[in-house]
Amino acid sequence: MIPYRPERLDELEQHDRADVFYEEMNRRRSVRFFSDDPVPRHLVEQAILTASTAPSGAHRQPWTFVLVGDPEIKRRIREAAEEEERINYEGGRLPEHWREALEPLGTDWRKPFLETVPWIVVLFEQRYGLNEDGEKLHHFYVKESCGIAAGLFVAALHHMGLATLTHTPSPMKFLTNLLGRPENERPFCMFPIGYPADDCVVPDLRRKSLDEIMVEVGESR
Ligand code: IYR
Repeated sequence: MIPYRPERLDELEQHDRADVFYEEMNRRRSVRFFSDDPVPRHLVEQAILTASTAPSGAHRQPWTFVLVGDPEIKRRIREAAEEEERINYEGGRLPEHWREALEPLGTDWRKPFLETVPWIVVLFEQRYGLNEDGEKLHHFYVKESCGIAAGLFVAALHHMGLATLTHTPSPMKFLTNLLGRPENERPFCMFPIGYPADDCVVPDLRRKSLDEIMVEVGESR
């Protein structure tokens, strides 16, 4: 154990930071229309490092971030993703209640943004780890850990003025082969990264109010 003594902020400063951070995060939107403007690799690397500060089960850090900037690989990802999504949307694999839920988002099988963006990051969850002797190492709360890392990744990108989409072309298994990942890894989420297109539009969504998402139980002091 080592000492941990983070600075204690005064309360005014805390309120200010709470408001400023919420307002910044509340401006984030998932983007499906990207420009092809280049994004420095270092920015994406810093976002990956930020994501990796996530807490994880027994600190096993059960994640691999696969970075793709190669146009040919992006093309293959798009092709494979569209093949799956075409079955979803046009081959009747999407159940009716999904179709209805997606209607307001205006999504379809076409995923051109997978080729437009300068970078794609695919987050793989590690079902188990491997020690130096190649023996299996148990990983704990893998989904929870990767979910938190994904959240921090999205926040980091937004904070540096970049846009992304938490994209899960379904099923995502094709990414394992296409990206040459080992048997202990499964695709968790894919993040096309770039700047919104000049004519980018997003659905006119409302976020739930605090009343709708929070309940207090018992009596607070
Ligand atoms: N994976 C499909 C469908 C899709 C599903 C949900 I849930 C979304 O929030 C958005 C899309 C696609 O990418 O189009």
